[in-house]
Amino acid sequence: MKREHIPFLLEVAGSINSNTIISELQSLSVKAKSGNTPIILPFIGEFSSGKTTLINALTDSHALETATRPTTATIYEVHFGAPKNCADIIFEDGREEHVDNIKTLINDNLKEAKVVTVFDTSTKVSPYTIIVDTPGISSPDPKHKLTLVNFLPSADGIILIVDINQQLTKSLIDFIKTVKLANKEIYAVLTKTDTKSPIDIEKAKCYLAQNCEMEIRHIAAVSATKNDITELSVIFKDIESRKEEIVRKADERRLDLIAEKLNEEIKNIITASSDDTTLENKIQEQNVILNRLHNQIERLIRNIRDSLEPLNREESRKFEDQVTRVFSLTFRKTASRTPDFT
Ligand SMILES: Nc1nc2c(ncn2[C@@H]2O[C@H](COP(=O)(O)OP(=O)(O)OP(=O)(O)O)[C@@H](O)[C@H]2O)c(=O)[nH]1
Ligand SMILES: [Mg+2]
Repeated sequence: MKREHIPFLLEVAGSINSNTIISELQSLSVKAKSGNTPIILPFIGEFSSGKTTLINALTDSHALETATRPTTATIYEVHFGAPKNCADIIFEDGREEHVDNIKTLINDNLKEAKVVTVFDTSTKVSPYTIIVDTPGISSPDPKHKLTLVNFLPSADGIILIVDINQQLTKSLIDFIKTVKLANKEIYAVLTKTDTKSPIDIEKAKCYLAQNCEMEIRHIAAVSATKNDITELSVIFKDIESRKEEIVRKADERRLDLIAEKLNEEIKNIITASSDDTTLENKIQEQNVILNRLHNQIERLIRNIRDSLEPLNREESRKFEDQVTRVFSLTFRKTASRTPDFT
């Protein structure tokens, strides 16, 4: 779905009062008009594949935590070309914290953090390219994967990070397929090349291109620890020159998903309104039953009245008889006490 369809989708979303979809469409519309919004590119890969070490090599602060165990526990959005090195943390409960020393960002203390925005003075990356450090996909902590999956809709493109010693893992391929990353522009980086010979590096690149089961725009091979990241700058140059195209592609995919969601909501309303028809039919059925009952009750009331009247007549006859008997008895008694003048 193209950006030109946003007004139409807004109209449809407005007609069904879907506020969430309206605000999603409005932010896409603002983004489309502003033209110079930054491109968001997460580094995605297995844990310990070297994502954070590579990001540190791009920054001036070199301060994000790295280790040989699953380390990165939240989303770190790194903004380049900032006036100073610092960070803002937003926690899941809405709390915010400003940090001047990035070295104090310890993942064990950031388990409840929703996102950490890191500002860095480095100019190795354009200020309009936001690189995102993410938790490793096969981390044994399920929250790591959840954090990553929840973040993915915000990504405009993907930079796959593959440890040259591990190559493509089945879990990475499965993950790419499951979350449909192939809908976005994909680049790949082979890390830790200092551990391999130049021939092995070329072989690894070919292997990656042939086996990753998706289209990869460009593969770079780097060694962050040796500060050999020239090939990564080739990727950044390509991204810079195609930024508008990449963001538009990602936005069009987002619009497809919004349209699907809108369709689903409309379907639900139709189902609900057909439920209303069923309800209305039920009410009509109930009305018929009630009317029948009403008529029956009326008839019954009439019958009761009818049966009451003879009863009353009978009663009154009985009363009359009784009255007559009493009267004649009284009359007779009175007569017996009265002297007979005849
Ligand atoms: N030899 C070598 N080791 C590296 C290189 N890059 C990273 N490493 C090592 O790989 C290990 C993992 O690196 P990290 O950067 O923490 O990996 P990660 O992908 O961020 O891991 P998670 O945050 O757990 O997902 C660390 O011990 C790094 O020192 C490299 O270029 N060469
Ligand atoms: Mg990390």
